[in-house]
Amino acid sequence: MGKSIAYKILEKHLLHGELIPGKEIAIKIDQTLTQDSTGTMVYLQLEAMNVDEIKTDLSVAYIDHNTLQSGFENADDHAFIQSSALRHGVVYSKPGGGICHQVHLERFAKPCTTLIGSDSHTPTCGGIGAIAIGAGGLDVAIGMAQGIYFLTTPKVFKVELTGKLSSFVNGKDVILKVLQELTVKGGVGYIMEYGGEGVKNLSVTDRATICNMGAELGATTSIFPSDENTRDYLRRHDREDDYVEIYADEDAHYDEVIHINMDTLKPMTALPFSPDNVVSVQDTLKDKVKVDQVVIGSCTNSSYSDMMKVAAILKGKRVHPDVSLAIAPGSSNILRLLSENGALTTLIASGARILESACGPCIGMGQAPRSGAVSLRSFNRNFLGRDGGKDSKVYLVSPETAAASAVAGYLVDPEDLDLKFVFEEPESYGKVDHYFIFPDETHRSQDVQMGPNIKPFPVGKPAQEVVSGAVLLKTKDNVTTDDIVPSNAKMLPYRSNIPHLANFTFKTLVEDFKERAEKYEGGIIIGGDNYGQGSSREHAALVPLYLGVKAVIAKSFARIHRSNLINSGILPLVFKDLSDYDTVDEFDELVIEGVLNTLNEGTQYTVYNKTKDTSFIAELDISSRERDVLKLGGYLNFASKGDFGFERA
Ligand code: MIC
Ligand code: SF4
Repeated sequence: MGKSIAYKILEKHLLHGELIPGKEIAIKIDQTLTQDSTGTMVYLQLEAMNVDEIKTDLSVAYIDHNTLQSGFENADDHAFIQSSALRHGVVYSKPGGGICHQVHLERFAKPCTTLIGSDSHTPTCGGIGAIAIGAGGLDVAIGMAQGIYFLTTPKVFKVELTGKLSSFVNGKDVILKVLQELTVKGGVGYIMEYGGEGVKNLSVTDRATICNMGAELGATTSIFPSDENTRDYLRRHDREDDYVEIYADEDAHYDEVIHINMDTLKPMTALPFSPDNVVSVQDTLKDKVKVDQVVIGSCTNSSYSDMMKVAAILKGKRVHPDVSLAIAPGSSNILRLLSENGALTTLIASGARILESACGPCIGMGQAPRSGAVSLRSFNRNFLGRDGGKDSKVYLVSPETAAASAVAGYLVDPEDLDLKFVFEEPESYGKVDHYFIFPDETHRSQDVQMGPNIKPFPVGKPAQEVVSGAVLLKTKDNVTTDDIVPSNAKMLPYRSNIPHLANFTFKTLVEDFKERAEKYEGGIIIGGDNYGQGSSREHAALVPLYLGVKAVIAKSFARIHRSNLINSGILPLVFKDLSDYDTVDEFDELVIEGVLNTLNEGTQYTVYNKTKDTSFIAELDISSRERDVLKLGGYLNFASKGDFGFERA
């Protein structure tokens, strides 16, 4: 049986274990990336590990999330990251340089390599044929320090593409279609691998858009072949030497397959408040959805070709008087190109608001819509409250749909416009280097700059024989890390201040989680399916740790959050019988005995509900490394011992 692209690359990087789905492996990490909202924690952890020099081929620290400097906090965090990153030999990308995933794709990502990033959309670089995985900050810190990453071997889900997109249909519509079919849980445990004769009709940027939103499927990552289109992309970015071809074998094994015919694909939209709540734009036309705000950008859809399509739609037109249109090109280089070729003039002349190249509104850093507004966004997440607005509703769409709707004033199908557009790709994209600081010897001895807002982070305690406590919260399915630790312009400046962030824990669900945790001196959380989906922020584990949460018992967990809980020393238990979820209520007293024993050699924990005098079984099926991590109270304690349990070549 032949091999998939994913398994070929994993095999080439395998340091430990066997490629058997469900089993833990360790792989060699070639590159890492961090961004600032998770990055402060990463560099604090790197400092705590006393690492002298990083072990990757390349690591980059991007500043793209917390760029609104309404107080000193964000700028202090940037200064801390800059000083720590450069000292360790990490390239620093200044604010304004662009969104980490877009810039990494343009400048550094290479086919057939491995990349981990402290951001859930790191899989974007799967568009160039890399195994690019989003991970918790501590995993990335250890990736830098040791060049190693542990993951559960995923299965491989093939998405067979046929046909060709018509000119106003975007890679975004492909992935929205996949989300419609598979839902936000459909990719859990899989690498999504794209193949079929339609692949050759997709540019690397469309591929990157598709891989980007594989994160919304819950997938470990997504990947495309590296082919002539990849070579062409690299050549135009003056990096043809980085080209390596990789295809799946003809008879490659796949665990699941779906087909998408791009010939018949129409513009799609994800309705509020979930990326899998997808319908075709045509289906919304009868309702004439009036639009108040349109925002184009984010790591999903801010490429040069996206921007040029938007400019073509806006050329000679006026943004509807009732609409605020904001546009954030993905990188400083794209912004430069748009300025040089006049497209920026077109955007400005239409009445658009031009934002700096950063995440911005995608993470609620500005442009919060007015109360009750409808906001169309070319982004990847539309969870309630993420935009910073009150009762506002975000629809996810392609840049083409967004631009056409900004002119019309309501959600329209760009294919209905009488417009011809041919994208002319520049022979050379050129580059902007001056937002980067490349580390050199002079940085090695520089002091680390720590602003007053940067506080020590909590570290777990070694596991105890008995874990007990009150149920502080019982959630429904698909709770996001945005629910656990909300993110917006007011909250993000405190990503390096866990005590302050703790005040906002679970605010989208209950007002008083912190008070509950204080009253009961910590406790246990009960979750539904896919608990902790969304962002990679390990704050969603560190803040509960700080508040004394010892275990989360859920129907199932999202991949990165589960690792973050283990890394923090919190037990992520799963109901053996899902109906037991119904037997537990908030504030019930739960007692789990024999924890250390079971961590040593079992998978089943008996949870006694003291309040109801009932018991149920919760499971934790983990690798021997993860058992040790939990026994020691977290990955930092484990990794400081420097022993991963196997000899490295
Ligand atoms: C997001 O899109 O939710 C973020 C903000 O980029 C997060 C990282 C974070 O919470 O800082 C992510 O996707 O991992
Ligand atoms: Fe930034 Fe949004 Fe992408 Fe997250 S999803 S990395 S906030 S642009």
